[in-house]
Amino acid sequence: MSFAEEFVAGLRTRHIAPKWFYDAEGSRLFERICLLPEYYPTRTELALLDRHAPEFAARIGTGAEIVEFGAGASVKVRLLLDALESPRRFVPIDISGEYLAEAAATLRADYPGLAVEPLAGDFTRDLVLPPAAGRRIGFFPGSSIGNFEPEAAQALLARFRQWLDGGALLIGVDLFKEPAELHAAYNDAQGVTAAFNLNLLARANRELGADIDLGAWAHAAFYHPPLRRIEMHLVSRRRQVLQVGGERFEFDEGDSLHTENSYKYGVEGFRALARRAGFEPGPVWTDAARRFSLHWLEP
Ligand code: AVI
Repeated sequence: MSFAEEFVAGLRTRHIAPKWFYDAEGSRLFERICLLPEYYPTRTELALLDRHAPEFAARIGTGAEIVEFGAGASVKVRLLLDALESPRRFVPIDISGEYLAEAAATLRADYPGLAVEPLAGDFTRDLVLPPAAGRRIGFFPGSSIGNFEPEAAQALLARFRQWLDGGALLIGVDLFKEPAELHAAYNDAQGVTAAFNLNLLARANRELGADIDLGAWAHAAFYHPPLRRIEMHLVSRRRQVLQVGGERFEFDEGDSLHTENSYKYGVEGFRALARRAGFEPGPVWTDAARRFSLHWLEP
């Protein structure tokens, strides 16, 4: 389904999938989130990638192909590429085609010997990958797996396993921690996460000709301990009517649109999920404070 179809359906069900955050503006806002002092996942994962790059390179081997799911600005993969011996090809996949093309051009300039073949598309749907050029290794950093319901996460991992065609997957997974630390990461002082959440409505204004008053919506994010997830919502500040796609949607003060879940895992819980998806979990790397984990999953 297109953004237009899913946005209108989402206004009906009051639930919109987080993948729609990522137009070019949303991707830029997400890159800013990654630099925020409160948003620990990015810097923690980067430090892990940096510290263990030689070990990952040894596992990946010579002349491999790296496929990154949800590549964004392709910053993290550089730590892998720098450590690899003669990587043959890099296939970044992202839903934001415009953003992907920019990132691919920068990578080509920085890695002249590497074939960079971006694939714009939605990896949760049917996507046709080119035949593998060398041993294919999947890379899924950033704990994007946490943005899927556990059953959908399992199905997605099973799909990756098929696409990898006998290759392994290196995946980043955010871990349980103090609710206060989680809360701060999704309620930053500069309001970048709020702008990222509200960009969904701004996108509807830009692309669907909607006339939504962004000032009439508030960002809300909180940790839900029983479900072990952060929930993000857009909350209506007043009674209002939205007209989108020829339909009328009424919102009362306090009504919310659920825009994202971000599940947090324990190391063993995630390994069990990977096993259910058909992977054989291998080594796990975590930082000293056990904020974040990287998992090597064998097919
Ligand atoms: C991309 N994803 C893993 C981020 C997360 O933490 O769930 C998206 C995000 N939402 C708010 N801040 C960051």
